Amino acid sequence: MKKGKLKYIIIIVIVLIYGSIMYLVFGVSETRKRKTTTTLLVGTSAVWNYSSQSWMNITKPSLLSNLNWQKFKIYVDNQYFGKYLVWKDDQWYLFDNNKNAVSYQGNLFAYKADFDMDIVNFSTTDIKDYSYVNKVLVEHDLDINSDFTLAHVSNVDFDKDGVMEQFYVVSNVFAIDFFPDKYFSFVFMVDDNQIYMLYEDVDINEGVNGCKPNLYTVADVDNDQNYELILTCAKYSNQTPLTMLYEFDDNMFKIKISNQ
Ligand SMILES: [Ca+2]
Ligand SMILES: [Ca+2]
Repeated sequence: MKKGKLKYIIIIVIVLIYGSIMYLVFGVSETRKRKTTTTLLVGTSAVWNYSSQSWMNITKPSLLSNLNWQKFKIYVDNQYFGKYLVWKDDQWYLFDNNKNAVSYQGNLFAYKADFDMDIVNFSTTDIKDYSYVNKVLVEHDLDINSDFTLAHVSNVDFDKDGVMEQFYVVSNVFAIDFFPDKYFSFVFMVDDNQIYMLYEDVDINEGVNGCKPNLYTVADVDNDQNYELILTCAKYSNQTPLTMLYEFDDNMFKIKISNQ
């Protein structure tokens, strides 16, 4: 083989290898992101659709009824429950392939997508160490001897580095046996001694104002290999809870979509 021709072949091979590596590094995740479509059911409070990299609230009755008898992957209280047909009335009802009703108890999260969603099965316990909570209370001029109506913490390896982050959920709303001057609700993450706030609400207490937050779902809902969070905040009466989808971007939590 002539030297010139060999050089030519080597250059082509290098370009092909470089191109393949670049595609694997950037192209695959870009293509996956662009192609991803999913529909999420968050209890009775939100139906969200994701496509072309944007989120949409589905609230039109005609669009909602289109979902009836479609098959979704169902999670109850963050645990896989099965694949069932869904049907919406005052709540989402589940049916097997023979249209026999399947009952469930707990918080429903369901999705339909062209990919397998990574959904975190986390548990929640009472807070034992209040040092971060006290820090947040002090920052908001609140008494560290406050009583709570809610004081939970969940361990989730949110950034997938092998070390758990702590998600604190604290509130004193809807108190029955005490009446604080101010109500508060906070949801924040602690990673490496740093506090990252997701939800903060402080106001004059009128007994039934404010809402009770809940870390509802942690999942990679858009299939980009990073987790998102769904937070609900239940109001006193039978109103629909405020429901928000967060992503962590530029070192802070940002709301991607909310039902209100
Ligand atoms: Ca971590
Ligand atoms: Ca994601």
